[in-house]
Amino acid sequence: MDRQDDRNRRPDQDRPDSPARRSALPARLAAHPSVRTVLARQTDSAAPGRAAADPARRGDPARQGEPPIVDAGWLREVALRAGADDVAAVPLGRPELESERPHVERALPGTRSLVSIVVRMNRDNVRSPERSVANQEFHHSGEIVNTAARRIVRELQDAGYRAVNPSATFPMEMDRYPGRIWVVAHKTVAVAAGLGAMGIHRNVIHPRFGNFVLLATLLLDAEVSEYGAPIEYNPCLECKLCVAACPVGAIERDGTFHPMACFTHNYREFMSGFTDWAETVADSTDGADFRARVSDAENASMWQSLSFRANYKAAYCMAVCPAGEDVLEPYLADRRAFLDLVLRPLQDKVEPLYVTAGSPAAEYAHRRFPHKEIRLVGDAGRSRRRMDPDEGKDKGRDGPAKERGTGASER
Ligand code: B12
Ligand code: SF4
Repeated sequence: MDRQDDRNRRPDQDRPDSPARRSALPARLAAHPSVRTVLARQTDSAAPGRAAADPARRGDPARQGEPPIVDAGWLREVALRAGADDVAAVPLGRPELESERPHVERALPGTRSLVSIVVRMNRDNVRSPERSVANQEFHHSGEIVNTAARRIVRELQDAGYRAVNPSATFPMEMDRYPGRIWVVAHKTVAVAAGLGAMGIHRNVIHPRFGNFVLLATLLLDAEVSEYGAPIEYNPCLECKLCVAACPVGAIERDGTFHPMACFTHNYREFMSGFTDWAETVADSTDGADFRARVSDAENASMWQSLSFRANYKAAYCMAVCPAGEDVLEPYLADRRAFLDLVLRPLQDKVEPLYVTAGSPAAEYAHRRFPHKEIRLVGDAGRSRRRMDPDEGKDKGRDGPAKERGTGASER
């Protein structure tokens, strides 16, 4: 079959058992050139990526209209060629994916399998105390993982399957904010597929690549000939370097994670921090008042995030994590030297820390990082607060508006 024909083929029409072939077509439709071309095609049981038909399915007439099974070896080859560094599939029916099912079904009705892919990041970029270096690495790796996911979907489509690749990072479904804005939880799928386990910091640690990976998930309407299973150990060493690195105490030693502490600081220039910044503009009486609330550097940083891409303030938990076979050696060779090289520069960095007034994060940041500048800001759940009819415009959970302004520094 010609490659161009292959590219333009629609998934259901050319299957030997397709409804179009089974039922007689109205004469006018059957005479249409496109229809004739499609019907004249040979059966495609030898199409790339098709696994040998499952014998149970062959004997079950009710299952004969189902899409063919994707060959796991072919899928892996396609994924690696597309730019992924590892890949594994998992059936949507797995109990640990229950929370994902309704969301996935909405994005691709008829999904049967989820395919998790992993893309490595360059470690020392993520570790750099210079935020522009680390952010560039996140953005670039995000592009690579999204591109890889899209390329795999294209190959699946051309082989006759239905598949979609929800965004690995942003954009997300903002009309649902502050509810669940992500289509599929990539960490949950990666863990179920056996590509890693979540460490104390709740990032997925790949057994080889460590936590220096970004993830994506493909939704697929077919079964895959071989599925992954959760790995039997956790690559996390429980060294607690992530706990020591987080500037706002979002990670506790027992693995309790405080998402709002991370969200408020790390995502200062994302949806919630931006809203707070915009309200500060609205609340300011004049230019001088605004400048007293928000520094020139903060405004320039917001401009940079809006102009290029939203930049993270930290990701230090990920930066310091020594887990993973390809990552571990320097930590094992000299743990103190590793701390001096990787952890200490992030702890020593003089930078603003964004916390809500009176929060445990504010207390932690003040106590552990007195050399950093504590900035009291509106909480990351402010859209939720706005829904409360008892809350006045000027008075939120954190007290009077003045205290909430970005310029109200404790130092
Ligand atoms: C929401 C989200 C966040 C939230 C919540 C993080 C979290 N632990 O869930 C915030 C804003 C804090 C965040 C921060 C970061 N994230 Co993020 N994030 C996501 C997102 C969109 C969904 C995560 C998810 O599935 N959570 C649900 C379950 C699976 O997570 P969980 O840890 O088991 O459970 C926690 C949450 O439910 C949370 N929680 C509870 N209630 C609420 C309420 C709200 C509103 C929120 C947001 C969270 C929350 O607390 C639970 C217990 O810890 C994914 C992209 C995607 N579509 O999957 C990226 C993703 C998880 N993030 C990623 C990254 C890289 C980061 C950061 C390093 C960003 C950065 N560059 O600085 C930090 C790391 C923070 C950390 N230690 O977890 C990567 C992780 C890669 C990896 N190796 O695991 C992902 C997979 C994106 C990607 N494509 O690779 N993230
Ligand atoms: S830094 Fe240490 S404790 Fe934290 S996730 Fe990595 S290995 Fe586990």
